[in-house]
Amino acid sequence: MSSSPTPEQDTPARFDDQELTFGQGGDTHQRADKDQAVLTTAQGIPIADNQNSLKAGARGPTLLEDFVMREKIFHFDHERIPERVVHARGYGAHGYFETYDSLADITCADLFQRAGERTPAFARFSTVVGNKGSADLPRDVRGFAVKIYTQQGNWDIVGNNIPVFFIQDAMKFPDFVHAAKAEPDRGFPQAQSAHDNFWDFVSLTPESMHTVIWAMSDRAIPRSFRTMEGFGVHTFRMFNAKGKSHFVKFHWKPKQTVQSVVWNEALKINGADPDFHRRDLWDAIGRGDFPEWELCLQVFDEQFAEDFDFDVLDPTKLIPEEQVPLRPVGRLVLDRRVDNFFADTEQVAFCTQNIVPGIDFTEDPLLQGRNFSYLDTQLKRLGSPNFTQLPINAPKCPAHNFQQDGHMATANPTTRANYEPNSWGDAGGPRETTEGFRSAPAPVDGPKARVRSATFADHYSQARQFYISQTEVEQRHIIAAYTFELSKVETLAIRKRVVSHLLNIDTDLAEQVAHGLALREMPKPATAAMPTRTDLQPSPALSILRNQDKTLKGRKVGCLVTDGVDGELIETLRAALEREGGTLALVAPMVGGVKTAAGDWIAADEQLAGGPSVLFDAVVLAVSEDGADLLLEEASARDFVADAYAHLKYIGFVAAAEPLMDHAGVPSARDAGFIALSGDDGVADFIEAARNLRLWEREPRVQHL
Ligand code: HDE
Repeated sequence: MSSSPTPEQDTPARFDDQELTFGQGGDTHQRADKDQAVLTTAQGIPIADNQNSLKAGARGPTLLEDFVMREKIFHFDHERIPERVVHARGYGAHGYFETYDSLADITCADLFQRAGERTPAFARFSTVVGNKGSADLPRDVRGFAVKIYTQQGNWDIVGNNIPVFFIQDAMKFPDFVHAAKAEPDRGFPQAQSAHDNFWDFVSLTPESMHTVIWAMSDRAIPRSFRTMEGFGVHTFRMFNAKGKSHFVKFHWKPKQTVQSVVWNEALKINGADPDFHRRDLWDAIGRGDFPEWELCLQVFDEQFAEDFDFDVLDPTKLIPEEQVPLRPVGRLVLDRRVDNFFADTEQVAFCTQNIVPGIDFTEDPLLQGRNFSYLDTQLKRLGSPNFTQLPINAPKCPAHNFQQDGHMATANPTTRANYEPNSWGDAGGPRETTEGFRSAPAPVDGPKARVRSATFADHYSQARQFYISQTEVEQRHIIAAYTFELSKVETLAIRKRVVSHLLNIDTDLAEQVAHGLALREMPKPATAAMPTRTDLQPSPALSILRNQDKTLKGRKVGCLVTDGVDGELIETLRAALEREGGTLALVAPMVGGVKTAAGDWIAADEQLAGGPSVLFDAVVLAVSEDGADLLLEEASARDFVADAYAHLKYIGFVAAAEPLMDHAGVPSARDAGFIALSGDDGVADFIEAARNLRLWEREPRVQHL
C-alpha cells in the first residue's frame, strides 16, 4: 500500500527540468521517458497525441472515429456521482482504533476483547446542510462517522458532534432536511440555518428545541475537526458472551481539547479559506501531529433507564456525564491521509446497520428509520449494490456469501454453488456459524399504531439544563447566535414564535434575544406539552470553556513580517512554538519572503491579502518601522490586526508595530492580550498567555449585539 506523500514530496521533483517538445501549432507535448508510464486509453491503447482531436484537415471538422477523444470526454461526462443528500461536504482520513482493555464484561464484540489490539479505521467529518462545494464553517451540526474494520466485519458509528438530534421520529427527517436546506423556489441560502423555512419548521416542532440551542452554541462552529467531540446520539445495546445486555451511549473525546471559533471569525474564514477544516486535518496528519479521540462509553442498565428523568430511547435527550460517568475503552488515531479524495472520502458508505456481534440497536424511532435510510441512499449515490466491494467499504476480514452479479461486480464467485443449502460439501461455499450476529432478545409487544410515546413529551427541560451549564461567555454567544439567525428571518411571526419557545427555556435568554431583535411586544410562552423542570442541576461537562485545556499544541500562530524583521526573534518564536507542538506561519507583503535586519532572506508562508488573522489561533506583529509605515496604507494589514483584536486573540508585538495597532483601532490602553516581545522573556510570556487561546474578558469591549 502506498503511503501519503510528505509535504516536500507534494511538489514533483522533476518540475523544473521536464523535456518538452512543441507541435506544429505551438502545443506542448510531454513524451514518456523510459522510467515513466505511457499514457493509454482505458482499454490500454497507447496514446500518441493528448493535445489534439482527430480532424479532417488542420482546420476541418473533428472525426467521429476519434475513439481517443470520445472515450476521454465520455469518462469526464460521467465523473460526478450524486452528492450525499445530507452531509455532502466532508473530509476523511485513515487510522486505527486501539482497544485499551478487554471489555468482555460488557460485550463479546471481537474488537473489544484484546488489550492493545489495533483495528483499522476510517473517519469522515462533515457539515450537514451545505452542498458538497460549500464552505467549512457555517453554523451547523458536524457529522462524525467512523468505520472500524473489525475481524468480525465493519462496525460504523455514524455520529454527530452534538449528542442530541432535532427530531424524535425518522418520519420527520425529510421535512426537517427540506426546511434546513436552501429554499426550493429561490435555491438559496446555501449552507445556512439563518432563513425563514428552518426557523418556521423548528418553531412548529418543539421537540427540536434542545438540539437547536446546541446548534446556537459554539459547538456549531468548531475550530477544527480535531477539536470536536463526537457522539453516537442514540442509545445502543451491548451484550456479553453470557447474553447479559446493557445500554450504552458512545462518546468520542478529542485529545486536542474541544475548541471553537467565534462567529464573526467563522463568517470571515468561509471567505478566506472555505477549506479551513479539511486543510487543517490534511496538514496535521502531514506533519505527524495525528489527531486522536478517546472512545468512552456510558454504560447503564434497565433499572437506570427506568429511573432516569427521560426516556433513553428519545434521541432529543442526553444523559449527563455527571449521572453516568464515561468509561474510556479505546482510542481512535488518524494517521494517514487519503490517497485519493474521491476513492475514499466520497465513496465511503456509512450505515447504521453495519454492526457487529455483541452490539445491537435499541427501539429509538430515529435509529430505526436510519437503519432503512443509509443502505438505500448508498445505492442511489454509488449506483450499484456492489459498493461494498470498493476498497474503502470492503471488510478487511474474509467475506463470503452467495450475492452475485450486478453493476460493476468485481468479487465474483468461482464455485458451482451459488445457493445454500447445497450438497456440494467443501466445494459448496460458505456456511452459517453459531458465532454469527444475533440480535439481543429484547421483548417487543404492543398494538400497531402511529404514536409518539408520552415519555418523549418534555421538550424544554434539557434545553434549560444545557443553557444553565454554560459559562457567561458561552451564554452570550448563544444569545448572539439566536439574534443573528432570527434577524435573517423575514417573517416577524416566526421570530416571535421562536422567542415564545425560549421563554420556556430561560426568561433571561428569551428577553435578551427579544431585545436583540427589537421585538416591540413580548409573546406569550409557547404552549408546552410538559412544564419545564427547574430541578435539573447544571452539568459542567456540557460547557466547552469549563473543560478546555490551555494549549498551543496543534495550533497555528500567524506572524506578520516585513523587510527589516528581527530574524532572531522569528527563530526564537519558531523554536518555542515547536516545543509546544504548535506551528508558525509567516505572513508577508509578498509570498517570496522578506529580508531580515541582518540581511538574511526568510521565505513567507502566506501573502498578506491571502493570510488574514482569522486563519490563526494567535498572532505576532513583527514588522520593522519602515515596514509598519508601508502597511499603514494596506487595508489587509489593518484588518489583520483589527480582526485579531476583535476575535479576542493574543497578540505578540514589537515596538515598531504600535502605529499599526493604533491605526487598526486598538485602544491605546492595551489589554492583557497584548504581549510585548521585547526583553528576554517576551517570547516565553507570549506563549504562556496564548495558551489560553482567547482573552474572553475583552469580548464585552468589542461586541454588544
Ligand atoms: Fe444521517 N443520513 N440520518 N444522521 N448521517 C446520512 O447517508 C438519516 C442522523 C449522519 O460521512 C445519509 O450516506 C435519517 C442522526 C452522518 O458519509 C442518509 C435520519 C445522526 C452522515 C441519512 C438521520 C446522523 C449521515 C445521507 C433520521 C447522528 C454522513 C448520505 C432518522 C447520530 C456519513 C448517507 C458520511 C448521512 C439519513 C439522522 C449522522 C440520507 C433518515 C441522528 C454523520 O442516509
